[in-house]
Amino acid sequence: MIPLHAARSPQEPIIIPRADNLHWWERNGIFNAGVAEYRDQIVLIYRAYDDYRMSRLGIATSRDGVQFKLYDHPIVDTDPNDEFERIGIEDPRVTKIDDTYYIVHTSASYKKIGEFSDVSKKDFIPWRVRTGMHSTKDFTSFIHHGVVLPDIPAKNASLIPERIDGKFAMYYREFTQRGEVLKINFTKDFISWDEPKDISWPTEDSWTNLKFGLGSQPIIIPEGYLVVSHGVDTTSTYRLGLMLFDRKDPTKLIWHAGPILEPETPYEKEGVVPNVVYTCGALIVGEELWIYYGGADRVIARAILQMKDIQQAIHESL
Ligand code: BMA
Repeated sequence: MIPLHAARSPQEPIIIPRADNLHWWERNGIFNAGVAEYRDQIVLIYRAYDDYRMSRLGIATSRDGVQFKLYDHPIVDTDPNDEFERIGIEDPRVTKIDDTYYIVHTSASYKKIGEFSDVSKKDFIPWRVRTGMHSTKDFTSFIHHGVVLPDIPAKNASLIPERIDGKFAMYYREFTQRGEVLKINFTKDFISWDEPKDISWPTEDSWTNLKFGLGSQPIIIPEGYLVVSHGVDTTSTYRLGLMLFDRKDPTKLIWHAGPILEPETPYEKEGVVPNVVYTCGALIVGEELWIYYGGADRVIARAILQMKDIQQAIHESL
């Protein structure tokens, strides 16, 4: 099989945080962006970090996918009165279905006041994550849906870009007693859900031996749903890979590959969190897969794979 290695293009970040006071809300980091095409623009919805590591969502627009226009204010602020969003909104993944762009994200917060916390445990974590959502039709006004997977400690969530038997389908990774498990579930209205299905852990590769999950939003290609994945090893290095799900049965992971990109450049090795390349969005443009990714939780860069190489690798191994 030909090794798949994404090429950095250009060899530097395409968005870096602005240091002035007006942009206090994203001064510490602009990273992990979901991507969409809207009219003749490429739109990035990114995670912005302030000096206190509160996350908000910002927007950047571009005609060529490299030169981005940034705006002065976040599109989604964090609400300290929302018990699920006290630390903010993280890792937006954008999926277009019909005329609506669904932005599925992590809602990050502290535990409820009074909620039991076993501080004697070594792995005690005083915060919690949920999967939340915003939606928009025009990237100007946004509907806040709040937490859409109630009471499920889950992140890395994204929607499949079409309804399946009339239902929305969402991949996510849940913290369970068995560790973190990749799952899929289906809903008509984001209120009542079917029984979730586990997706079997695909690999014992060393680059994914701590964690493995999405990645980009799922993208329809003739072979199935293509996802740029991420993997974490025991040194906490984040790398990118690829996953392919069966379009007839999206609970089936039918192919995976990687790593396709790993931290090598200074902006991937040093930042807010070192040794991280992490993606929330990718786009097929012509013959190429453009992967927008965060470098060290501080900047946004782009890497490219040729679709023919991906498809050849899939056909060789299926
Ligand atoms: C993951 C997510 C990402 C982040 C990565 C590395 O758990 O929170 O937003 O980029 O960790 O810090």
